[in-house]
Amino acid sequence: MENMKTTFLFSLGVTYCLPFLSVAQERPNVIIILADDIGYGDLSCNGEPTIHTPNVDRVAAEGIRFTDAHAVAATSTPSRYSLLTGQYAWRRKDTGIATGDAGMVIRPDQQTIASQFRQAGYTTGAVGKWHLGLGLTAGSQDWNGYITPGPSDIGFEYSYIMAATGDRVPCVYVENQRVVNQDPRDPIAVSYVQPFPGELLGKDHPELLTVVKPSHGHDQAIVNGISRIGYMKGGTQALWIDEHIADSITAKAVQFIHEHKEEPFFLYFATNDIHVPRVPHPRFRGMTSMGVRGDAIIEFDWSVGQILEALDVNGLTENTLIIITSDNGPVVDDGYADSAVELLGKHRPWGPFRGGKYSIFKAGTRVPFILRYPAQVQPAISGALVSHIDLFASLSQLIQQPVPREAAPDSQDHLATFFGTDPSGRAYVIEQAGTLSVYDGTWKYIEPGEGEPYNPLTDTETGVSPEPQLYHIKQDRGEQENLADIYPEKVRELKELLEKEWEK
Ligand code: NG6
Ligand code: CA
Repeated sequence: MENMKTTFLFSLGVTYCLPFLSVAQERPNVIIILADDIGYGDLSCNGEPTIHTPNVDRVAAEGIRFTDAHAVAATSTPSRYSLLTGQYAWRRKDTGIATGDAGMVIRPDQQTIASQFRQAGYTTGAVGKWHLGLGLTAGSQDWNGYITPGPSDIGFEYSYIMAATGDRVPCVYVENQRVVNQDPRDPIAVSYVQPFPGELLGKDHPELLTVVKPSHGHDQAIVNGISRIGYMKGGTQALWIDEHIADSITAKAVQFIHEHKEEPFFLYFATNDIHVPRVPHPRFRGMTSMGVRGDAIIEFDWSVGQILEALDVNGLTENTLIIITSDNGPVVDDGYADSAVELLGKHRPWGPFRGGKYSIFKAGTRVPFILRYPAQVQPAISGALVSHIDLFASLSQLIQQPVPREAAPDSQDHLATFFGTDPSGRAYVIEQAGTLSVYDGTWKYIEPGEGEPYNPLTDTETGVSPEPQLYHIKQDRGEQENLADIYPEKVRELKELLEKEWEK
C-alpha cells in the first residue's frame, strides 16, 4: 500500500507531480539500526565466509556498503552520545560506560538527531538499548513512577527502551519513561553502591546461575538465572525475559513503523544483540557452529529482516533511508562463560583489523556501516572515510533542518558522501578508547596514554602505549609496524590536528 502522501501526488498528475515528488522525497523516513558489539567481520557482506547474514546483505546489495566507517568510541555510551549529539564524547568527562542508574548523559537542553527530526515535523521513536542514563542524577530515578528527564526530553516522542545494557540492572523495559508491567505492590529499587538486605548475589550463589555463569565481573544481582552488574530488588512481574528481548523490541520497532506509515518518521532502533549476556531465542540456537555469539548474530539479522518486511508491506522501502551500523567493535569473552571463545573457530569478528571492543586499534571503532535509500542512492561499495559523528549534520541536511548554533559542534555535513556521489568523505576521524587517535585514511596516529596494553580477561589489545604510535594504514591495515620514529613530521602533523580539536 502506498502512503497517502504519494497517492496525493499521483492524483495531481504527472506534470505537476515531479517538482512535488522531489519535495516529498526530501522527507524520507529514516531508520538507524544500531547493533551492539557487532564487529566489521560479523556480517557476511563484509567478507568473512564463516557467517551468513542474508537480511543485512540484502540492505548492502540494495544500498551503499562503507568499508572505512567509524564509530567515535570503542564502548557504547560515548559512542552513542557522539552519534546522537554530534559532539565528541571526550569533550565531556561524564560520558564513560554508564551504570544502569546513571543520570541522563545527554542534557535536555542539548540538540540530538532526534530533536532535529522532531523540529522538522517528524514522528520520532527510540526502541531498544539506551545506555545513556535516565533521570537527573545517578540513583535518583523513580522506577515506580514517571522517570524524568528521559528520551522525550531529547527529541524522542516515543520510547521503549532497556535503561542500560542486558548485563546491567534494572532488567526491565521502560516505555515512555515508565517501567512496563510494574506492580506497585512490588516496588523496584536499584543501587550500584550496595546490595539490598536479603538479595541473593551471583558471587555467593553460583548454584542459582542456571543460564550462564560469569567469566569475570557480573556477579551481583541475579535475574533469570544470570548474575548482572548492579543491585536490584522488586519488580518481579516487570522483569524482561532474556530469550525474548529481540522479539520484544523488534515487535515494538515494527509496530512503530506500521503506526506511522502515513507520516515521515525517524526511528532509532538499538538492538540488544549481540551484547552479553547472549541469550538468543531457542529458535536461533544452533543456527551457527559458534554457539550463542554466532546465534545472536543470526537473531540480529532476523530483526533487520523484520524491519525490512515492515517497510516492504507498507510500500515504504523506496522512500526510507535505513542505516545499519554498530556502536563499537567486537569482543568474544565479555564477562560470561558462554563458550564463545571455544566455539569461534575460524570466524574473525574483527575482520582484517587489529584490536576489538575497548581498543584504540582499528577494530575497536571501524564498524559495519550500510546505507540504503532506493529513491536517491545507487547501490555501491564505498571506501570513503566516514564517521558516526557526521550523521547529525548530514541527516539535518537531508531534511533541511538548520543546525542551531552551539549544537553538534563536531558534526559535518557529508550527505553527498553518504549518498555515494562524493568520494572524498572526512579529512580525518578521531577515535576514543583509553586515549585518542586520529586517522586520515592513510596514516593513523595514536596519542600516548596510560594503561595496560593488554587485557587478558577480554583478550583485548587495548593499543594504549606510553609511546606515540604511527601506522600507515593503507599499507599496514593490521597496525603491525609503528613508524613514529621514522616519520616524526607526520607524527607532529597529526598530533597538531588533535591539539586543535582539543582547543575547539
Ligand atoms: C564492562 C562489562 C562488559 C560490558 C561493558 C559495556 C564487566 C566485567 N564488563 O564493564 O560486560 O557490559 O562494560 O559494554 O563488567 S558496552 O558495549 O555497553 O559499552
Ligand atoms: Ca557496545
